[in-house]
Amino acid sequence: MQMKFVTATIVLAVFSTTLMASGTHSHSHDEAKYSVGEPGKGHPDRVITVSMRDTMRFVFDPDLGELRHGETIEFNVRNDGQIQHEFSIGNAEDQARHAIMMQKMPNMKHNDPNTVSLLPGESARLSWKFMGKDTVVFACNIPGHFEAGMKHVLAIKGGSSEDMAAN
Ligand SMILES: [Cu+2]
Repeated sequence: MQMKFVTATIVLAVFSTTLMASGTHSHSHDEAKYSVGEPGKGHPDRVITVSMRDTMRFVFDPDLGELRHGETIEFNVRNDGQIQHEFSIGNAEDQARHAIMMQKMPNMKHNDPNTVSLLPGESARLSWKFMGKDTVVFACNIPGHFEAGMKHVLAIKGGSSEDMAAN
């Protein structure tokens, strides 16, 4: 009797997860692979504090400088503003897709391996291993913020081709 109940619960859980996944097609949750690396594991090569401000800027401390292929950076992200902000890591396509989704659901709050949404005063840690040839776009996709300059664009050194612009 007890076993039957447990089995039924698991089946239901799997079923509803499948439903959710198929229902959100363009959503980054579905993608097993990321464009500019993967979630960081273990000890980071660098630790950077990111202050998110209502002036629509990310302030990196120490300065982010260059990204090197294969390095893991732990970001300690803090919302120092009075409104919600987001810190998302991806390539230009990821951020464009994400922005469209955020237009539809402006109050959506993410906590994905590559994205954190924070209310005023909140903070979160995000560790990322940078890899590949794509130019990295750090973005806040709260509607209007990216357009107002809440982004930071960097090439990955060693993983990018020479002709790839840094900005
Ligand atoms: Cu923002």
